[in-house]
Amino acid sequence: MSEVDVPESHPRYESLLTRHRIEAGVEKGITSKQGLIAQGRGEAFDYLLGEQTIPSADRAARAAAAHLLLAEKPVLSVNGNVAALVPGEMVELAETTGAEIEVNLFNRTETRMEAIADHLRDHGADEVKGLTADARIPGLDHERAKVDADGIYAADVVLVPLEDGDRAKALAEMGKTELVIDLNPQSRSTQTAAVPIVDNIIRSIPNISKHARDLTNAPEADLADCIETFDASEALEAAEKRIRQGDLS
Ligand code: PTJ
Repeated sequence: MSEVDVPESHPRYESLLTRHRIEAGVEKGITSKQGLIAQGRGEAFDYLLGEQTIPSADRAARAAAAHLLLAEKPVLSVNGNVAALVPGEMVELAETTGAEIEVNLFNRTETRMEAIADHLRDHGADEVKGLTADARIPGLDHERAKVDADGIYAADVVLVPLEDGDRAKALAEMGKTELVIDLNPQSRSTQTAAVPIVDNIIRSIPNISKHARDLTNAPEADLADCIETFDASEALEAAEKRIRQGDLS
């Protein structure tokens, strides 16, 4: 038996695990109640994708891994849903790619910030950024603008999972390379991203780590090639096509 008291062979195992983690996140004060709604929206897209990593999302995950490995200062942004769903997996990705982790919230309260940072530390994170909040992303007038000067503000590559918002556009305007994980191929974040990964974060983070391990000793030219040959528009089109043709049987 597993974390959700159903065998891993159960056909709905992954979905039940995800729901269980989000619910526990709300109970622990990590995830906002709006996070439950966001998860429901994501699940609907995932259902139509066949709850699987489609080939274009796998190529995007590989390009994201190459970006993180080539970056001078990569940062992984974490919100309440991400912390509940994939805390250990985010720590592993940070370790594999040399990235830092920063908490950045839409519904920001000091209590939630602390709870999320503690949760990440419980899952092995050494340093969690975001609590200093001594810099602002220009052009944003809500709480997501608050970042650490030596974290997201100074990053060249930022992984931005699960937020349909204007921060993605503002970060792109600052010249940062954005890697976005979002099951909605029409969200503002996926539309702005250098690398949009249309996949469930539960599958996607371990997949990026797997590609990063595979590419760790690759020559820089191979990493650059992996980035250059990735086509964001093609990936978004492939995801949308799969969702629109989704089989509800
Ligand atoms: O923790 P906070 O305060 O920063 O708030 C976080 C949420 C997620 C509540 C906030 O960012 C929000 O309201 O987001 P949206 O506008 O609902 O956008 C969330 C996006 O993530 C949607 O496009 C969903 O389809 C997508 N999504 C939801 N669950 C998953 C997902 N994408 C990948 N994997 C998922 N499990």
